[in-house]
Amino acid sequence: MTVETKNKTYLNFVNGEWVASVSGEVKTNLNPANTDDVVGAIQMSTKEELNDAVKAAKQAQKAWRKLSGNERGAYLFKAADILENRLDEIAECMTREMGKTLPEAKGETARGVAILRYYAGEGLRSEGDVIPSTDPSALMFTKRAPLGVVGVITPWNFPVAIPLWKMAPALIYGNAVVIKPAQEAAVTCAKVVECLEEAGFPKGVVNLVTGSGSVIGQALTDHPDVAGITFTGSNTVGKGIGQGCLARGAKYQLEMGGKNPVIVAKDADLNLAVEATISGAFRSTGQKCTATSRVIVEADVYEKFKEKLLSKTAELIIGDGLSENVWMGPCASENQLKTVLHYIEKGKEEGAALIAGGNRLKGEVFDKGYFVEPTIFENVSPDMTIAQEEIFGPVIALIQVNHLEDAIKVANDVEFGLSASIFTTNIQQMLSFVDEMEAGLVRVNSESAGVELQAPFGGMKQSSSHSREQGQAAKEFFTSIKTVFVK
Ligand code: TAP
Repeated sequence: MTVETKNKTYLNFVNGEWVASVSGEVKTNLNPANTDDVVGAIQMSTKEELNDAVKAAKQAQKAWRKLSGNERGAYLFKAADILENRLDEIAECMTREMGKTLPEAKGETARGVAILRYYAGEGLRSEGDVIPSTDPSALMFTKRAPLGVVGVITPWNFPVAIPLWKMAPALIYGNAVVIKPAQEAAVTCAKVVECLEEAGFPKGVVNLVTGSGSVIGQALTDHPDVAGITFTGSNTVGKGIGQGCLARGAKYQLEMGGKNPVIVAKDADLNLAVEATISGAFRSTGQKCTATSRVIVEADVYEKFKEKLLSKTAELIIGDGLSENVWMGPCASENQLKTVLHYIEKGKEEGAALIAGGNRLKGEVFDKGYFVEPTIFENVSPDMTIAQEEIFGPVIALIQVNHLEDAIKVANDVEFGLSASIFTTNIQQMLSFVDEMEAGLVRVNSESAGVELQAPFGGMKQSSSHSREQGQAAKEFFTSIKTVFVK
């Protein structure tokens, strides 16, 4: 661990060393629940450090790929143990840096540990198939080759899980990585890299360069020695990365936004639907790509569902995520708060009816942070901005429909297709939903948010580059298939 850690200034990790940027510039990250609390500072790096990192990764990958999967897996198992030992500290840092509640941050860090162990085990699993050749005296089979250097560009909303669900598979399949985490949560990510350092990965196999997306993210995307970019973030940035990679023939994987619906059928268990809607929409202050943002309810149960939803929402305790009873923390940044308030205004202007929340929270503990009330609109028509665009905040658009067919039509009538859920007790309706819903993750009688690390994850339509992450699907991105013919 670095001395600078104690001084709350984090350095870049390049070729096995913690180094300051030549820019001499740092960015200070403040706690969004209390901006008097300084979480740490990160390097605002230049292309020079990024080039050094890619050079180190390129060199290191040559020997890394030669290790057996079992040998590479041992590093990941060790990193998992180290992260597990530091779980409380890293989770607390996450809560202070981006605001989610401590139990959520602990859950995410524990998931990081599980991701490392899952991919560590991958080192001993099959990497190809034997395929019968038409030539009876030949052996034909497939094997996997690593890409080389992989660039990892991540958002701030899951600063442990997303970097790990990208880096762990990249590493186990023999790639070296350069990660550029979102500035807003780069201190937490630097701590994850410290765990990898302590696990003893050979120098240059894992590199961290912090700084702005438009400088470091762009340079990583454009670097001729970076064979692939795995990105999670907004659609605008993702599409730019995709174009950059396409132009120079690099592989890319983009996981982007969502506008995730929950459908409540007239035969649903309404208590379950309300609990899951609240959890899906308001946990992490709505800042999950799979968060519920549209709730489409059959007319017969609309009023009853609405009353239950309002009454449960009124009970939510908002505040600093480190406090024990708090259920929902602040927005992750001032910018994020402004975006949410902008969409709330837009909803009002376009004629939706605000029936809960809608304001920045003020007074006492709230004045030093970026708190917004959990917000619910009704009389939302499917073409309104708040029913079409990703808000990434605790805002629900309630939409009433007459029949389930209308519900699915409305649910599909957006450009995104990440996750969707339905509440119903009718098996035929469940199956129609599963069949017709245009989303990469469809869930029945369960909230829209929720991802399991061993299953493929990704979106349809504008939510993704149509690739999948996690589980066995990760192998498709982080390796190339070689077909081998031996006679
Ligand atoms: P973005 O603003 O897109 O940022 C994501 C990352 O890209 C950050 O590290 C950012 O750097 C970097 N970046 C910015 N400009 C870049 C450029 N020109 N070239 C290369 N990299 C660049 O997203 P965000 O606000 O952090 O995250 C929220 C978004 O992520 C939402 O849309 C959400 O839906 C999406 N998200 C999707 C998923 C999945 S799995 N689909 C999961 C979580 C989040 P800096 O910010 O440091 O400048």
